[in-house]
Amino acid sequence: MRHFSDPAQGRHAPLRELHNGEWMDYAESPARFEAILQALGPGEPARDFGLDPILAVHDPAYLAFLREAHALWRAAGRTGDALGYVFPVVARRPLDLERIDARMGAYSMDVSTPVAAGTWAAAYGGAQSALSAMDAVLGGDASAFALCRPPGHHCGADYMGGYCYLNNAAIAARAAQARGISRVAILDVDYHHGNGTQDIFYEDGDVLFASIHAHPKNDFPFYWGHADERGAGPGEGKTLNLPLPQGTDWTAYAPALDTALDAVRAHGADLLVVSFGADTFVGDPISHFKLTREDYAAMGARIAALGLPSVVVMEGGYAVDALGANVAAFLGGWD
Ligand code: Q9C
Ligand code: ZN
Repeated sequence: MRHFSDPAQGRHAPLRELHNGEWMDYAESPARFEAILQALGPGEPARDFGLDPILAVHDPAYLAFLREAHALWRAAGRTGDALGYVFPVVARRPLDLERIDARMGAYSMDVSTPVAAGTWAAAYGGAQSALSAMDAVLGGDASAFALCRPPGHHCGADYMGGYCYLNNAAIAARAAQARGISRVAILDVDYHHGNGTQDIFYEDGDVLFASIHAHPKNDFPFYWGHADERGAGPGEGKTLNLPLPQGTDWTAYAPALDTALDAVRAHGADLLVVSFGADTFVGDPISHFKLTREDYAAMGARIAALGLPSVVVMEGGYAVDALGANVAAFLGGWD
């Protein structure tokens, strides 16, 4: 299948993150992008569809802030990456905040998501990659891959989180709807629950969100992804969470995948967006499932057998040495 990316996606390079209370190297590194390009070949450059399709998902004030956050940080005399440290858990509302720390906290759900010098350019390029892959599929390709990096599924309309700044899967889904395809399914198979994507579509009856992920009682993002979150209002029943225990291998994963695929069929989806994370890999340094490269080929094939036009969007996966081969194996399921 064809794949799309933008060179700017390699320019997002946060220095470090907090892991179990200690600073460590940032797991969502530019090397991930290079490793996937190495395995798949250069692919095609993303086309620039501009800001409008991003504004179909994200709040304009959030986008304006994200774009200037690092410059504001520097202007405040700071070095390194912009990072908040107070979060409005209660009664979050639009406030006329000035200090960069206050504004970072207001637009963040965690401290995994620093804003570095190249963050906006990389996130924007990734969103354009998702739009380019969607454009290829709407133009008649059976499938296309968006090599998104940074990933997207943890961020919502007006907040960043979990290494994510722009929700690439949501942006692609909304672009399909803008071009007349109303019934879309998003299948999220990253190790972590896609809380941002769920949030964006929670009350939307046209977009099914089905996710298989590590049980949030033990894994990020903790507060979302529980099985009793099923959507609301017109979206009631259109969110499906299938949390699985740490240690899950293909024997236990495959039945959950079949359940999710049944839901995609029942939704009557005309188009599928797959949020693919290779952090379910047995060798992933921050995750605890046990899928192998062979399992990724089987997973891809099972999803492809739906026979739906499909856009695959890259999410997580931190075993950099195995990442390219794992992505290639998954995409090979469509061949
Ligand atoms: N270093 C995605 O896979 N964990 N995001 C922070 C461990 C954040 C994962 C603490 C994990 C986010 C797209
Ligand atoms: Zn993940």
